[in-house]
Amino acid sequence: MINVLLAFGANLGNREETLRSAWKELETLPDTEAFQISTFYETKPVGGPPEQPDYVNAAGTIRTELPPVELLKHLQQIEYRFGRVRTERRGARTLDIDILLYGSEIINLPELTVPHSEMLHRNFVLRPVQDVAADWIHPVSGLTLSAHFAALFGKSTTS
Ligand code: A4P
Ligand code: MG
Repeated sequence: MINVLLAFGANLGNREETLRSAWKELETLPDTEAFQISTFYETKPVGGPPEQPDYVNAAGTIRTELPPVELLKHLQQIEYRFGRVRTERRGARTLDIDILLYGSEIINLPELTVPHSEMLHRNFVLRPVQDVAADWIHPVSGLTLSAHFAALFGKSTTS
């Protein structure tokens, strides 16, 4: 089994309910265990039009035997099952699931970049990650995700 770190975001519809249901769906994937989900965080949209609704963001750890691209396909099916809609306002979505880390693998495929390229720069990603994977090592930097969170905010996560 590979330990995988996922990021969840929603800013349309019943955001918390969507994230809770998506998490339950993960438990039904083949050869996959949904392990731990973070607290849900309400966050201001970063990028995109300023008038788009606030997000709820979360992070979760799963264990899976699915290869990375197969896992991505399953995650995309879950996104679409929850009626992911793209409106004219770019960025708004009922559900977004990103693969942040897949074990310690580094993957550069047209459809999949792991570690996720933006994860270390985004508060709305790194904050929930602290709940479930603070001591995981980023395979490119060799640093823990709590060290990255501290570096992003210039403060200790223990204070
Ligand atoms: N893809 C490549 N690597 C990955 C990966 N590691 N995990 C490809 C998942 N997908 C990956 O994804 C577009 C393509 O990325 C997929 O087809 C997949 O093959 P998408 O889900 O359609 O769009 P996206 O990744 O969400 O990109 P988009 O729409 O450009 O948005 P961003 O830049 O990722 O950010 N503010 C707050 N507060 N909270 C948020 O969650 N999210 C965004 C979206 C903006 N602002 C936000 C939030
Ligand atoms: Mg995405």
